Amino acid sequence: DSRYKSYTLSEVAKHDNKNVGIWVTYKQGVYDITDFIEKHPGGAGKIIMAAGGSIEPFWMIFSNHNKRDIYDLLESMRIGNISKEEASTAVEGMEDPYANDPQRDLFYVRNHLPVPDVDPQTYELEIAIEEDTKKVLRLDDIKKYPKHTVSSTIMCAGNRRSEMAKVKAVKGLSWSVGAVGNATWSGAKLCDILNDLNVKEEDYEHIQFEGLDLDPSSTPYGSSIPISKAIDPKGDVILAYEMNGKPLPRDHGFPIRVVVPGVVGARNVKWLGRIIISKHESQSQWQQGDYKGFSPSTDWDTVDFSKSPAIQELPVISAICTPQSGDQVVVQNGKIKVAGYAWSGGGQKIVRVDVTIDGGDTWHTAEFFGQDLSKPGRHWSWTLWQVEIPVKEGDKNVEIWAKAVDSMYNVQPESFKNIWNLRGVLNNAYHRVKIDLK
Ligand code: MTE
Ligand code: MO
Repeated sequence: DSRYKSYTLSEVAKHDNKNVGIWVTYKQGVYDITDFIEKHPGGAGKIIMAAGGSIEPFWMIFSNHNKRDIYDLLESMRIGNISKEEASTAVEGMEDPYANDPQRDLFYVRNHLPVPDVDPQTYELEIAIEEDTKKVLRLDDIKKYPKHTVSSTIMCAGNRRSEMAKVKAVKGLSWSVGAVGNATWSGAKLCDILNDLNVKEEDYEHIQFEGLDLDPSSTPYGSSIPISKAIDPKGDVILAYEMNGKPLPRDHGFPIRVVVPGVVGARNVKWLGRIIISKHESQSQWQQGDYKGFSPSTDWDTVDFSKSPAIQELPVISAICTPQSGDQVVVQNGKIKVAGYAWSGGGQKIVRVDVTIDGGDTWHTAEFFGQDLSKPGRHWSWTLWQVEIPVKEGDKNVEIWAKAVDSMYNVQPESFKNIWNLRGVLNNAYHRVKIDLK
């Protein structure tokens, strides 16, 4: 394109610091990202790794960048093209780092980085107190602890983000209602392992977890939970080696993942490589610079991630799974069937799900499938529900709304407008589904 100035790769390479400006390349394009560095949602430290070179290897890893609005943003910073002679060599020789990822199953998968291939024979879990390694457990050592089974839902903080994004754009994967799954998990209790090390709750604040999946700077995925949750036998935190009675699938953390019931997905660290007992929270991007809530008036120019606490327990949420938006639903005996899930963080029980098809004039109480026999404060699994609702004769379409109530009588907020946040997390407003009637 002749509108653009042409640059050699060595000219680009010199622009790797703020004094001369920071440039990157993407495909044929050359971009001046100097002013954007500090605004980068993933942190200035990450984007700077691409300074003076191609951003492509990083975007192949952080595949959340492969989106229209991000390409547009990058394009707005374009200053030119790579010289014709070099343009073809610039994109060669790049392998897809996700090529070795496993086949996917039904339980949702959220991996920030490529799935590591861990050999169970040589697997080691390091346990450290601050910087000092205290113990190394092999898979067999972990299996020697009493086996504990918990049913627990794991939900991403971004579940239902696509609905919040309709209020105003947010950054993140555009999840519908499916960034959640429920399974039985078996493994060793984390409290047993902490007790073996004689760790006392009063002496520390946080338990940090590191995965064996590494970003391009060799930093592992990581996050942390308060020690009070980790050390409480009733917290049911386990180092799981089984999911639904079988060895963990690779996608879900083989050979060991920590399951933190009642707590946001991001803290349920997979391919667990290290546990650190500490006075401090994990310093990882996913604990410090992501997975936090903000006021609807906070934008990317004003956001200060240090001002909000990391999400731990998630608020009460529900979703309608059938019917889905846009479905043509057959009315049977003057009624339609509506079904879905509800769940609340922190072990709260779902005590009621209300559904309406007339904008809230009439609410119908749903029935629950199965019985939740877990003890108070330990309701870690989702509640599946169903309800039949009479429709008015002649109605051609309706909008179904659902809201759940938990055992603290917390209820979902009515609309997304007033809970909107720039990262699109905690998307728990009433679920609304528009359908046509037949
Ligand atoms: N653990 C590691 N090591 N790496 C990751 O990228 N993603 C987290 C969490 N644990 C992640 C991780 C996030 S954000 C979520 S929502 C859950 O895993 C998803 O778990 P699942 O893929 O088993 O459904
Ligand atoms: Mo997540």
